[in-house]
Amino acid sequence: MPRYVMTASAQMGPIAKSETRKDTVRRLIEMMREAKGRGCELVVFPELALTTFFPRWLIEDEAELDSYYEREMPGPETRPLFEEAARLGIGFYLGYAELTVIDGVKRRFNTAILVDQTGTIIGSYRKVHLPGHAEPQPGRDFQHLEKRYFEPGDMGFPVYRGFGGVMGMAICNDRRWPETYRVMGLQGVEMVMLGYNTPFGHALEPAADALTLFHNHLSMQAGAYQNATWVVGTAKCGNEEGSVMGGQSVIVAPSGEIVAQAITMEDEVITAKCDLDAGRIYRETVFNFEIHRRPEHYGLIVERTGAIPPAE
Ligand code: CDV
Repeated sequence: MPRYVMTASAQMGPIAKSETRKDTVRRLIEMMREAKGRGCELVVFPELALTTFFPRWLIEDEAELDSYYEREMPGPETRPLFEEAARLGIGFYLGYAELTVIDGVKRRFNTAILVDQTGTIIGSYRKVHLPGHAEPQPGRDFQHLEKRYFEPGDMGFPVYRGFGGVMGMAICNDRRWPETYRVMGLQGVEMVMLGYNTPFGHALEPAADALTLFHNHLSMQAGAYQNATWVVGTAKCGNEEGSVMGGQSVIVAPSGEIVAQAITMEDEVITAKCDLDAGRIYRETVFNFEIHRRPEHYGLIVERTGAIPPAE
């Protein structure tokens, strides 16, 4: 008996700096309605989906920086999204900047939540692999200051039961790291949802930059296949305040095949009928972890961070 989850990836075009939360939430609700109209029970929104991608700028004024973060979820401006989800009976993944105060200290995370069809948060995740820098870099048109504005996630890679299966989350740069998928794979993940903001020009080297979209798909397709899981990758893309970001949001099957792909650089909903049992063929054969993995030989993966070549 197949376990289908009708799933949407709701890609976003740029969010202007001047756009209000209210405007952005309205865009999200519009795509949520479209997803529901196409029979979906789950919609995946991008990373930091409520504001422009602010880590591209050095922001020294604390009040201005704080204005990009959510202090509660849902809050007054995001509550309509939760209410509409409950009304429609559709769940969602949403990425946002989280500001929380612990022991009087401000803590900042790049966060994603999973909300079920009743509008209830059933899972959350804080981005582990933060790219970029803590200090502004000379020679760049746009900075990438995620290491300044966020601390690494403190939850690992949890998975959650929902939508009839085992659901996991990642955020943007996490998708490039095999460890992300494997830690969830070892918890039996059946669908990994992730949002991304991937600016062109980050690599500085033109040859590498030209491969931005290739590497985007390569990472997600490999992660899907090697862990026998669906991967839903949703971009925020297009020309955002002069910084152009890649699109090509995808839904990837456990075979590694792309089954749906966005073709614009704007708000666009793509959908797929995802059978959560489609990974079983791989999980029970070539990627039967219980039979084939050799963790006694993998120690370096957790003992060592940077590569140390042998002495000459
Ligand atoms: N938001 C991101 O994590 N962006 C990174 C870029 C900077 C390489 C990404 O992996 O797409």
